[in-house]
Amino acid sequence: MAEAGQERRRILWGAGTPRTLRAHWILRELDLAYESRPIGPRTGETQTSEFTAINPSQKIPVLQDGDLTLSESAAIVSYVAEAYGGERGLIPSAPKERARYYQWCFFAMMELDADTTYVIRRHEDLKHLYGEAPNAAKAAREIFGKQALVVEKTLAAAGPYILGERFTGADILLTTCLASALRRQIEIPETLQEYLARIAPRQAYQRALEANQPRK
Ligand SMILES: N[C@@H](CCC(=O)N[C@@H](CS)C(=O)NCC(=O)O)C(=O)O
Repeated sequence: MAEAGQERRRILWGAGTPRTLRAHWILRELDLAYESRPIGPRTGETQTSEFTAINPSQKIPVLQDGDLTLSESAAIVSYVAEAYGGERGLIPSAPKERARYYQWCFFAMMELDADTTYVIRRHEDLKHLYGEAPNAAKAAREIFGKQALVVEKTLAAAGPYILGERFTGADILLTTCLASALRRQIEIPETLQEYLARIAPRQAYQRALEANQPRK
């Protein structure tokens, strides 16, 4: 646990993407104060020397928490949940439950984000930058559909959240992936639409959506 009551400077870099939303969301879930630097992708703001010194991969989100500088949205969600979550159980502590938590985090990041939704984004919406690749995008849609069925089965067997009774950081990752899929017109099963509808009213999610608005 982080030192109780000790003020530390917390800065979150990035806004405007599902990946940055994850970081805003976990901070809001725990009502943690932070300064937002809402830099956006493909604006040149991730390429400045100031930001490159913070994250050499020139990507958002990045969380600075005191002397810790952390990139990777899933790592940020898990770190904040562990460091500041106390009894909230946003990340399980028992080894087997923790392992299951990581399973779903990695599943979301690989199967539903990098390997599928982001392939579609790259080669459809951003084809002017990354090239058109209809076969790759079509295959990514099919893979997403197949993997979504795994999530559906798990939720049907033991919901309402991906680890069962308790909402965790893995639900933050999963929700943002499924919501991005819907925006790309990827069909998702009804059980998953119900899951999204269940999570949507969370105050922290709504506040994070506001905080994640790109700078005008
Ligand atoms: N695996 C990383 C991916 C981060 C990532 O690719 N971020 C994109 C925006 S969604 C970015 O910063 N791109 C740099 C740019 O376009 O300037 C994560 O989940 O945090």
